[in-house]
Amino acid sequence: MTRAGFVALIGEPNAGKSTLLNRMVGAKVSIVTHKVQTTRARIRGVAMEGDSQIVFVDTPGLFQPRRRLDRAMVAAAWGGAADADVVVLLIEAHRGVTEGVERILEGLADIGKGRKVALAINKIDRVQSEVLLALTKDMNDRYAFADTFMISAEKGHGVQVLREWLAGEVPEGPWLYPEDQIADLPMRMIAAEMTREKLTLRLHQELPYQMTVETESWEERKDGSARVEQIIYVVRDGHKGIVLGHKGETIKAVSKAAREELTEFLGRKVHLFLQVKVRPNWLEEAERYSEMGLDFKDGA
Ligand SMILES: Nc1nc2c(ncn2[C@@H]2O[C@H](COP(=O)(O)OP(=O)(O)OP(=O)(O)O)[C@@H](O)[C@H]2O)c(=O)[nH]1
Ligand SMILES: [Mg+2]
Repeated sequence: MTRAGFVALIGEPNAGKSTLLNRMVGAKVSIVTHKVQTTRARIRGVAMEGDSQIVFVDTPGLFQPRRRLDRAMVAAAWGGAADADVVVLLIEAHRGVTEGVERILEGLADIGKGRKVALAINKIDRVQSEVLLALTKDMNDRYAFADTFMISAEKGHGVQVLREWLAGEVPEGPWLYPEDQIADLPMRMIAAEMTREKLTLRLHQELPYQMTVETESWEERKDGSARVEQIIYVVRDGHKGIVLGHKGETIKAVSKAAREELTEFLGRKVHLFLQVKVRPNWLEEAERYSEMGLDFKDGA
């Protein structure tokens, strides 16, 4: 009998959810940066373990939202948990039970009803093992987790144990995706995310939170290559200058890095063209949200 189901990865921004999803899937389908609020929408990655198909749902980090975009992101994250068969809460070993974690536990009181919630203490490579025992006890005193796993999503420690446990927890039933499918996200969106990752890594302060990337056109060419045009929306003229950089150096470096990653992902040649547009109000435009895979109404 086969099994298949959805496993939502939730947690504070930066907990390592996307890193874990990528490791489980064995490919980079969700972007990762050292900055908070990298993931903006739900991203599905498919992993096989024995006869089980585990559909991991990466979600935006849970935090106290201020802007419309923040609210839409947080709504998407809780929505991911509410739709899942099993929820995995990731926390950071070295940060312990933060206020943010406490707030998530409050939310779980509701969402956790009728589904198992596992705790994954991530980044164990950053702490001594004594810390982990105390943290495990503290967290399990606060919530009835189905099980606790100690992992390093980045280094891979403990990940297989979690994977095998999840394989046994997803419900019996036919697989939901073809066996060789790893992601459920349109290619144009994966490509836009790759560019946004490269930009986020190079831009500072508020700028990553005030820009978005969209794939404007995707053309398959006769020689087997792809011609991809993307627009980077920013809110101010000044931001445009920063994204372009001195003599266009920043955008050139971003374009090169994104093109290389996309080329590797697709296994064929890619011609990538980036354009920066100032759009002061993009954070209030419904179309930008649908391009990101977010519900505009959730941000109201
Ligand atoms: N030391 C260490 N760092 C890790 C580990 N897992 C993830 N990281 C790092 O933590 C940072 C955040 O990782 P992400 O996977 O982007 O975190 P996230 O939870 O998806 O973050 P948001 O999308 O912003 O909610 C990155 O710099 C990762 O390299 C780990 O096991 N150990
Ligand atoms: Mg993420």
